[in-house]
Amino acid sequence: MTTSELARLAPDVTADAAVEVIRRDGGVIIEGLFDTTTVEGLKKDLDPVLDAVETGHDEVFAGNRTKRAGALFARTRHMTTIALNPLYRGIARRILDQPIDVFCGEQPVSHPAGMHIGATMAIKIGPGQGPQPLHRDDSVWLWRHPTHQREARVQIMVAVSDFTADNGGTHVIPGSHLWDDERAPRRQEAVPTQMKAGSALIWLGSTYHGGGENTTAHDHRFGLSMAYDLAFLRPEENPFLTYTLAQIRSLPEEIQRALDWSMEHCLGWVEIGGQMSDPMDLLRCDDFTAIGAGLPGHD
Ligand SMILES: O=C(O)CCC(=O)C(=O)O
Ligand SMILES: [Fe+2]
Repeated sequence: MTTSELARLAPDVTADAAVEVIRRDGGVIIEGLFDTTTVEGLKKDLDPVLDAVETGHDEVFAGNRTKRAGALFARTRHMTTIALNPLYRGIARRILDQPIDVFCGEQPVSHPAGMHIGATMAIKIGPGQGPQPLHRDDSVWLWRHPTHQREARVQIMVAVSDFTADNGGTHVIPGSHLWDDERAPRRQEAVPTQMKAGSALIWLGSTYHGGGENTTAHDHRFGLSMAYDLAFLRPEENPFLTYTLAQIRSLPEEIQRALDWSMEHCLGWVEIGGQMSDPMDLLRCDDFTAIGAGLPGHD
């Protein structure tokens, strides 16, 4: 049984209103979130990248008619437009960046949870690709459900091509973010995401979804996804091995921090002169090398 369609909102919706819908349904479609310049730019930058990679080797999940590429901040400047989109970022911040109270001595201290970028991925689903198994992306951290308001991930899928029911538009089970861990997702409960290029699906890590099947003869479904995750979770895509220092330096500070060149209260420090310091202090040094570079190491 099909539960219901995801709601479709205009790009001038407030982040608060969009969050209300996402908390209710597990996801939402924002129509026309990105302009033609961004969509055309993404296509121009990423088509050659995807042309050059092989289809997935894993038939079931990655998809052997599907092409994927990460490292998107190094591959297209439009990635920054997506990551800093005020609506997407505003939604992610409201859902993820909730304060958490802990004791430090007898004093309760409230820490914002923080958020960072966990993964970037361009995904092109080719003709003949079967449906990806329905899954929750927060299962990478073996997250438990119900989440009791502590969501781990807020993800976006930008339509670079049109998304249709036939070309692999992402299958989503509305309301499934509220399910416990005993209930299996069934294909009949999923609805395909249908949206024009430039629109975007924003959904929670706890919502069951998966790439749809592409039953067309020639149509490639092209989507770009990225995730904001709780800052204290290990990122799915390793930022330190993905980007060179020069590439990181060329990005706006918000992105540098979101790619873990930051210290979120005690996480991510680097020792400089005996102080547990913010990695941003290193980025600002012209002669930066890794702290261990001057040390002898061991055989
Ligand atoms: O391509 C899609 O529509 C979804 C892909 C996905 O959910 C994944 O690879 O985790
Ligand atoms: Fe997924």
